Amino acid sequence: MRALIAGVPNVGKSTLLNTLMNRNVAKVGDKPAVTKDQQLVTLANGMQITDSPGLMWPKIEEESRAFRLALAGSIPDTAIDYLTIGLFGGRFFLEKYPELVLARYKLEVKPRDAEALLIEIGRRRGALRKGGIVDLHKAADVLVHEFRDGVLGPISLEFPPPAEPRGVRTGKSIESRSADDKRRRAAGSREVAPVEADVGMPSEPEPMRRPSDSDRQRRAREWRG
Ligand SMILES: Nc1nc2c(ncn2[C@@H]2O[C@H](COP(=O)(O)OP(=O)(O)O)[C@@H](O)[C@H]2O)c(=O)[nH]1
Ligand SMILES: [Mg+2]
Repeated sequence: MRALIAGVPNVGKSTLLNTLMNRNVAKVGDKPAVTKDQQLVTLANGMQITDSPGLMWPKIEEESRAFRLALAGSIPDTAIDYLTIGLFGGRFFLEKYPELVLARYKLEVKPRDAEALLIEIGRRRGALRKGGIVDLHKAADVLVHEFRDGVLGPISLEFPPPAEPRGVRTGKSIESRSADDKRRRAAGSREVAPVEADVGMPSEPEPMRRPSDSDRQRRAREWRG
């Protein structure tokens, strides 16, 4: 079997390859474009896997999508403004993961907005300018990098689109569903499943458990065979 690891820059593609190989065969780094060429390796079970350089859309139209990519480090740091990205991240984390933010920065009450959060972070991390005024850029830098380093906790910047209602299994294969779609299109129905579902932000993210090292090793073993 042959597989390709593909995705936007800086999301852990090469790390996945190294985990599966159980040794460092691919260079990893916290910035885009560390992997310059495709790299083919063979796992112990004979499976061939290719790691690839990150892919980007030629044009990112939706602003929140661009912000999420910047927050994740998929866009070079030289092309982004940390304060803008930090404020975006702060707002997102406060809304979706308030308990992680409170725990990480030892806050008793939830800051009223992203700027208030950056001020608290700046005070706690000594990101201060003359006169003890918080340097918001530095505080944003702290928040963005702590998120990327994973120390804020397991955070997902997007969630899968809503699926079929729970407990309802149509049992249909992808092929038969797309055949259904074709039939509906032919019948002029508007009820056609979207080709690319927008990965929105549901109001309540499912709490995620951080995979333990033993979980990761077990999964890697299963893959390696
Ligand atoms: N927080 C977190 N960081 C990760 C994870 N996997 C990889 N990284 C880090 O993300 C950065 C990019 O990883 P890399 O494998 O080079 O990503 P690639 O550009 O998709 O190949 C590196 O600093 C990795 O150490 C993960 O599961 N969680
Ligand atoms: Mg890579």
